[in-house]
Amino acid sequence: MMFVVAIALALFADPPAEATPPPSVERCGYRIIQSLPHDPSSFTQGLFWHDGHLYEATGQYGRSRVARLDLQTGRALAETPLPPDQFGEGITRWGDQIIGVTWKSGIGHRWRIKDLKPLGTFRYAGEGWGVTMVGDDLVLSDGTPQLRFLDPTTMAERRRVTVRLAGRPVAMINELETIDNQVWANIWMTDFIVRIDPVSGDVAALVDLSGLKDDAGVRGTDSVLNGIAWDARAKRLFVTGKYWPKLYEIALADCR
Ligand SMILES: [Ca+2]
Repeated sequence: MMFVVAIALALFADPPAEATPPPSVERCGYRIIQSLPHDPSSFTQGLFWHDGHLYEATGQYGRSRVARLDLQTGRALAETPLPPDQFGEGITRWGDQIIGVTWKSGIGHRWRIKDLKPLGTFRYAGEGWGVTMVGDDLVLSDGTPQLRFLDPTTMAERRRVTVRLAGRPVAMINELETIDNQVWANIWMTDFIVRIDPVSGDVAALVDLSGLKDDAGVRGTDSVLNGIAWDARAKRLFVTGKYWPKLYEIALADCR
């Protein structure tokens, strides 16, 4: 709840007097297009769409996995576990690979998307939360207000930005998705998704998904919204949450 308050303050507070006026932020609600089954034992940490299927990474030690899911049933069509001492986090597609990160172990993974066969690991500094590709940059969130832009081959850092909402840094940037070259992100522990300009780091839009968790019928502080997937071909937007029994196709509504 603290973060909701922080976001509300950032959105409605006057900007710092010395700052240049922050960019305006579009605010949107949503409508449900359809709800679909989602495995309620999945602690969703990464989600994307590719070529007819959802791909999901889940967390928790000893239970983390990367999987290809059937959209209509939510069942795993293929899956590969992570080592039991690693806590799975975000995944994204880069060519014929899935690139994934882990929470605190500093170890990332590559899997062949065709059959989820492990292709190798890599190291990076700090925590791993969400990942997405913007152009040929691997974008990494780590719980701080910073997004790092890495070379997906070498994992060398190319640049970084601070995510700001109405001029104020926004922490807890979690699962990521790229839609039309903009970065969309869950804000951990909140009902908000933000749309981030990857050049400036400024939040351009705030989507309020209040009510979706109630519709999914989940309670508890762990069961937060997490997971955004974009089917670019059919222009479908999917969202879900940790331990949610449902996954939703939604559309933005009432943007102003
Ligand atoms: Ca995603």
